[in-house]
Amino acid sequence: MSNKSTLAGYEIARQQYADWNVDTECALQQLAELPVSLQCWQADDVRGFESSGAELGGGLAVTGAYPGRARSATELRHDFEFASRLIPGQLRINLHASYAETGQARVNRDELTVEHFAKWIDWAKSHGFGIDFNPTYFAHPWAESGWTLSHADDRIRKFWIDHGVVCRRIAAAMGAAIGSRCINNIWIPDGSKDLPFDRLGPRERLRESLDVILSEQLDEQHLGDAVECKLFGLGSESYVVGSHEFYLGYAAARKTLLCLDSGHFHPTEVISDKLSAVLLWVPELLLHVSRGVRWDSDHVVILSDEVRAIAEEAVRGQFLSRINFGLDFFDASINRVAAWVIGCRALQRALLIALLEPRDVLRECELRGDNTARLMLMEETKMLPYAAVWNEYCRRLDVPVGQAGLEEIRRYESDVLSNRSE
Ligand code: RNT
Ligand code: ZN
Repeated sequence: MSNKSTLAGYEIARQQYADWNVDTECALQQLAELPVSLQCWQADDVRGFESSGAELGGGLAVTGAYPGRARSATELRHDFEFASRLIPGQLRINLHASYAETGQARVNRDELTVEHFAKWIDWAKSHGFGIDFNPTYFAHPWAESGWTLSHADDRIRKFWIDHGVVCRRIAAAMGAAIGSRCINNIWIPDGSKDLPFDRLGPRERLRESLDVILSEQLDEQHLGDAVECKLFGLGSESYVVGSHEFYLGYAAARKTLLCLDSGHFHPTEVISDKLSAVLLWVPELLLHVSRGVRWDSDHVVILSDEVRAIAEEAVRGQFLSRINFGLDFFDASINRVAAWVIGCRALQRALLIALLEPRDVLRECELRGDNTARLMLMEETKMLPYAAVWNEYCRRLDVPVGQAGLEEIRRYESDVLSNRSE
């Protein structure tokens, strides 16, 4: 698309929105201030760079064998930089502890320090990326049983508690080094394939483990603590220790962030409806925007009704300063870098559409009890020319507009990705 037609399209769109009392410039400014945290694990199928030889496990499964997986941190960083040139706006990289760079040394997970992330920090700083973090409670010999922080064995539980402790320190140090708060998100796979006898014991142990991990006072300016719930996983179909009720209670009581992953609920249950409910009780949310297809399949995010609804709820509730947007999917069946770009741009588009919504008009109809007008105008607003505003946003931020991105991805694939053999 030429600059000229992008600009001409935007000019018309700007006027049409003005007729609805919507200021497109204001929406674009707000969108530019919303960072998205991209999951590092999309580029390498959640393998990380340890060499423990352990299976991924934890109910996580990556499907597909598209060539070009990042085999080292250097390659992953290169892929991320490329993706960032196709995505408008601010980016953060969401790292897992298993992406530590320990050189030749074998460093176990309870011994990790911020030094092992020095390269990530320098790189993020030089590119203006924020960093978020996650302790890794899977892909490790001691996680093979599927139990970690709620393990009945004191020694194993202690090991995973220590991992949680060092990860919080690393996250706080990364946040301080970058000058942007790092969110450390705890997700554990603990649960049981078949009916457990005791549902309470593991939850008591998890509560205690989390309390120990979170007991160290670290600077809130540099570190945010989040806990992520899940309904079920592969191998934990009958019972998940860290369920939604468990973590909602925990986050409300302990004032941590709650992480809602859109793939972690019953397929007919949506997280968009939860935002306004849980934000009355917890200070902040972390979102893992994902796309479950029939189950927590971690498909690439698209501009679906639910992603749009999540963005609408965030904007309508004036929650943008209390919601941290991140993506969580892993698809190895298509170009992995394209997956990042497609997913991130989809979320950003949903946010833009929500920011462009004629809120005042719709709210007034509802307050007047005029449900006819509400429905009719909601339908009319679905046809507003947001695509032209998006294109202009991309043009201004110097990233490809429309199909142009695909050409760049193809070039990167032939120049870089296709040279990577397993
Ligand atoms: C797993 C959780 C978790 C992971 C990442 C790799 O079901 O969604 O967030 O996807 O930590
Ligand atoms: Zn998640």
